[in-house]
Amino acid sequence: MRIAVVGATGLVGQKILEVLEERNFQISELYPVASEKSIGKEVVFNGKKYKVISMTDAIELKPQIAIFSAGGDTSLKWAPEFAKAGTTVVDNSSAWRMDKDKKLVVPEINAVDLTTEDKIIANPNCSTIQLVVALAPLHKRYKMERLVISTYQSITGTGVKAVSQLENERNGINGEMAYPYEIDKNCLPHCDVFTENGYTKEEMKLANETKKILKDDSIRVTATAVRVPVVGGHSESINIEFANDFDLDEVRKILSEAEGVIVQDNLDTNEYPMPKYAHGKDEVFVGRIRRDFSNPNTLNLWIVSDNLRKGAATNAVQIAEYLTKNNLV
Ligand code: 11C
Repeated sequence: MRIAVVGATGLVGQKILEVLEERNFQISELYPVASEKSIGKEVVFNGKKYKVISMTDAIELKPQIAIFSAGGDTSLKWAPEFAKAGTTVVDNSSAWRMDKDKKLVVPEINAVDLTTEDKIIANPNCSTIQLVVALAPLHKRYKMERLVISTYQSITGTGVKAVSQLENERNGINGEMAYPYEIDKNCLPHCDVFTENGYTKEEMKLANETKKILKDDSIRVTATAVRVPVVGGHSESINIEFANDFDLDEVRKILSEAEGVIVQDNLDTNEYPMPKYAHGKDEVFVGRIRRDFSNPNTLNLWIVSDNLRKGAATNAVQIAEYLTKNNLV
């Protein structure tokens, strides 16, 4: 495969290269692409140095797949240009996710919907991916009616600038701020920008993307997304009201058999998922599985995953793997 990685010098772009290397993705040519200011810089892949090239040069090289992680505006402008040249784009930004003509893919759930016609494929938001990987099999069995979501999101979701802000604060250095407030020893109920309805974009992504991936607009979803001074992954507290009652042992069995899910739930040994231990892993970890006694047919879960891996790079690479294995590119 000839693969382009667009946004190759960013946090997620670097993670995409790492994941492609680890998973031994069969690459004949690699084209790292980035903005004008990074052209000529070098990235390392499989021990070899590659020079970053421009968008136009990459399009001319006609890669079969381009994995984009360069922000929504770049994607809106350039993904169609790659697609026109015959490249299949897997896009990590929010640009195409809610476009009714584009598929929003989490391979464990809906990669089977992909065809050769899909030239721009959207990778969901990190907090949505880990949520639906765990919830899809439960929805299938008991039918979810309402979700109340509270997230505790890693600063790596904001990018390099946020990582520097936290490091600077911890080292007593006055530097550039990614957030409107200090993040160390703090929590900001503010992920992405505020929208007119009083929710943040991140909160609306959780609601809208979940319904699209699960193909069920009837699920009622409300979310509060919070940024915490953590680097390993996003954590989510989820309250799920089902149409049908459930058996807790069966819930545990469904989750432990779900693809990509690891159950960590032993109160006797204080075993529950934590971002410190999800860091660097590809799975979605689920614990604190318990009935909500305040409401019928309602379950509480705690879900943790590395937002840069399954929440971004790994999911995108898994889509690329699916396309390759099924001769869709
Ligand atoms: C965060 N979820 O942690 C975001 C990062 O829509 O792809 C990714 C933003 C997006 O803030």
